[in-house]
Amino acid sequence: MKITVLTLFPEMFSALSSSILGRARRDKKFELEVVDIRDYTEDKHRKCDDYPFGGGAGMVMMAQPIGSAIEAVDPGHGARRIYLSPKGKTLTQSRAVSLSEEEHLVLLCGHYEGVDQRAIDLFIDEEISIGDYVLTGGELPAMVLIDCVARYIDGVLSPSSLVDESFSENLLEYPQYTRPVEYRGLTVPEVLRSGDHAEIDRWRREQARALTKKLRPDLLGEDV
Ligand code: 58G
Repeated sequence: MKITVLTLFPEMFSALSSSILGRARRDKKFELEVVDIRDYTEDKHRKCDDYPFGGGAGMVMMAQPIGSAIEAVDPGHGARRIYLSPKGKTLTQSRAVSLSEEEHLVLLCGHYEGVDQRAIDLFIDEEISIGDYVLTGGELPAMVLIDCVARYIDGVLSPSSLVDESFSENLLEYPQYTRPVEYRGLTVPEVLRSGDHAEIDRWRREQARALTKKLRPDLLGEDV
């Protein structure tokens, strides 16, 4: 899969060169292309934003640089083009899985007060939000989406990593422990050291169910 990000702040995406995603990129499990929208401006001062028609605070990103950038990176409109916005449908685990099956994603990051509506109407397939809050830019939401989607690309995680997760579908994760057996008076539950894998499975399922009921009853279809 290829992910193209369109942004006025390409340097922010250096975060995706570390850790698991950094390795996955080096291993060519997916390709991340970060494109500076400013490179596509036709303005002699490389301007990409302007005052809003109708007045109001702040600046609006101009349609022209966005349109030219999108047409340059996705000329035949083969890609799924996404604008990160608080107006979008909320990103969920199941939406991330379906996005991971795409060949090419183009992610548009807005800044300031947003982008000219015509850029959205002409060039964007869907708006996605990472949650009900407003941020100064779409860059962090784009990185959240990329991280979430990349986990489902073959070879990014070790083969077993997604197994437990899907098996505990719609439940919170059970508690995890590592060495030492005792830390500040708290010990690792006996069952996890028993070597009885059927018993461990049962314990983890029960922990996940009880934790979900206590912290996220909505996930079990119960009243909150
Ligand atoms: C209001 C304010 C509408 C995504 C700003 C649009 C993007 C939150 C999310 C904007 C974002 C999210 C400009 C800055 C979009 C534009 C961007 N904030 N919840 N801010 O996913």
